[in-house]
Amino acid sequence: MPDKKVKRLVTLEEYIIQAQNRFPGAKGDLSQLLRDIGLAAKIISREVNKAGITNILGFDGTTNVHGEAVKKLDLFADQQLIHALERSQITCMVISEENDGIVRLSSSEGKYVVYMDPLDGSSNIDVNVSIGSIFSIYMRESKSNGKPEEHEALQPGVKQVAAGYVLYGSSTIMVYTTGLGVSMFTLDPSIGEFILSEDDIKMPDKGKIYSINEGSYNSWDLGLKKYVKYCQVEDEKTNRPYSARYIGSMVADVHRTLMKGGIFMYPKSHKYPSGKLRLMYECNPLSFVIEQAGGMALEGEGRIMEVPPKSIHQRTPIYIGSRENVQKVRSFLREYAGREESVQA
Ligand code: FDP
Repeated sequence: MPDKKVKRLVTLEEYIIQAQNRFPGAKGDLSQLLRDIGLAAKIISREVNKAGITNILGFDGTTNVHGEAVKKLDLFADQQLIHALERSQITCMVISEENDGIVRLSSSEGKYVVYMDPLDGSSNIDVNVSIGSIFSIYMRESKSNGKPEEHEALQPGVKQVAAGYVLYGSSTIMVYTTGLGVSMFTLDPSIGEFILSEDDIKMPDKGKIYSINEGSYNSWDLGLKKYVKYCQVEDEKTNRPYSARYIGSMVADVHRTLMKGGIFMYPKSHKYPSGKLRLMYECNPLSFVIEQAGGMALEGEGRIMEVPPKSIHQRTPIYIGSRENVQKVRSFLREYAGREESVQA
């Protein structure tokens, strides 16, 4: 007889299979895909943790499609995830921050399309700050099973069948949703398994942390400037001033927002007129997770996941987090839309 006092650990594999068994007709392909990502994540996590020893830090001398310097670990993560997805032959194409065009995998009949940011927050790699891998999964829409084309990948975020991230922080965690709530797993390095640490995560409806790169303050819209000032005003009744926190890795900032509540914002600015963050492999997947946890994600006025994508590397502004905080910033953006700050004499 098992000892009832001993807490039973549920592994990622076990959890995925149990979830799949709730749908008798399921063939297990999506489960396989999630397991493949889990495996690649373990390999990337191992490498991230010993990056300084194996001389895998630093630039590799090339730039990615956005003109950003590519670090060696970005490439390593990209390759590991692509290999993992190639193995199970159920994904026909991968779109990654590190590759200009679509990457066709050998199974052109594979029914899934996977977007990924293999290593988000990569400018933090060298300074030992949390980074992560983000993924977003779609069904291939077209009936044809010929060569997959880029236009087939241009689906709005509401069509995602699963999305999530792996965060390489003080521990390595994997968070994902298939549209039935959000689950979180922590990697136990001693047994090499992701163990369920929280199921059906619900985030606070409001929080007292705001997160934004305030260095760009001068190029924000007036509504956003007013909102950030609102966050800083002292008011006991509404628990203000809020605290400012900005890690500079979207995946880590959004994870903190998921667990503690509050808001993360990356608006448009003079430097990034359409916002900096990528719709398809940063904003959509994180919005899916946050919405599933009861939060909200907007591009300003509308829902991120309803933005019709025009290109695979499209950028968007984003306001994401606790429902009340996101609604509040939207009310400021609406109130001051089109207005300029009056210059004081
Ligand atoms: P990074 O450039 O380090 O890859 O994906 C872009 C991103 O990181 C996000 O993870 C992060 O939130 C943002 O850029 C940080 O940008 P700023 O340096 O402009 O604040």
